[in-house]
Amino acid sequence: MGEAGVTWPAPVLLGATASTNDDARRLALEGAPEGTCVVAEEQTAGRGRLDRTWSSPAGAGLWASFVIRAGDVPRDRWSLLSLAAGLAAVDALAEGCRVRAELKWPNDVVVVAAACGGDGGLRKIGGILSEAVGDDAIVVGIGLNVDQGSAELAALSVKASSVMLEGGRPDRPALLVSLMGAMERRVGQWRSGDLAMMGDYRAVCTTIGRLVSVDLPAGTVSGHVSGIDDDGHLLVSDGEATTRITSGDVIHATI
Ligand code: BT5
Repeated sequence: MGEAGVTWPAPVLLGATASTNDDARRLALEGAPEGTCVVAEEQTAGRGRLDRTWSSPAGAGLWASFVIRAGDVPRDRWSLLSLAAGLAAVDALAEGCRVRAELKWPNDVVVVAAACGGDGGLRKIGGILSEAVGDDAIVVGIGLNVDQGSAELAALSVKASSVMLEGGRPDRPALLVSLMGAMERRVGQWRSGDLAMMGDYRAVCTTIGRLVSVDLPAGTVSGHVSGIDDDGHLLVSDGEATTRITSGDVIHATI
């Protein structure tokens, strides 16, 4: 996987803030260099995708956003940066906290319970929010649950978990160090178009092999996920045809 990341700047550490993605966006607009990272103890307005809320209580997780200078990367590869960030999150949870996480396509960071219920046994332990800033930067926000107990997480609308609940090492400084190194390596792979990144992604993607249905403008497609192509599209096969699904589509996992 290459050398440990060492060239990115030291992180900017904040107490409470609205959203580290907004702070990183401001820094990106001011010309902050590649790898600038903003970390907060607490987010009072943490965001998910599509204006969903990201619960970010004080001291309970790693809430971090990175500035990535993307002007030299073709625009059609920008969406793959989120997959690289998901991989970095999986790498960091393993190295920093001894938690084995997987990715629910495109970039939900999940742990998979041994006994599968109707939800496939998935518990969300982290999420990624990538936002373009003009023509030459992307802010990648990563939230990872560390210290929450089950009562706290039960209030969320998805089944969720934390490093502590998974029996890992709830060490946020170690997780940050691991995440910074992993992001530097994975973003390097993304920037150079290294296809090994997609191989690594497929190896930790729990969506492959599952039965899904996807709402498309032309109707619903149901079938097994047969793979993920090198452009990051989900391949759904119904036995006769294979449909390529993009991350904007609404997907329902049935197993
Ligand atoms: C995500 O959105 O999963 C992206 C989350 C990104 C959070 C980071 S933290 C640093 C940076 N600053 C920000 O403001 N955001 C980023 P999405 O796939 O839309 O998932 C959101 C859904 O996850 C919500 O609707 C809830 O159901 C659930 N959720 C909210 N908080 C959660 C948590 N702490 N753990 C697990 N699930 C959560």
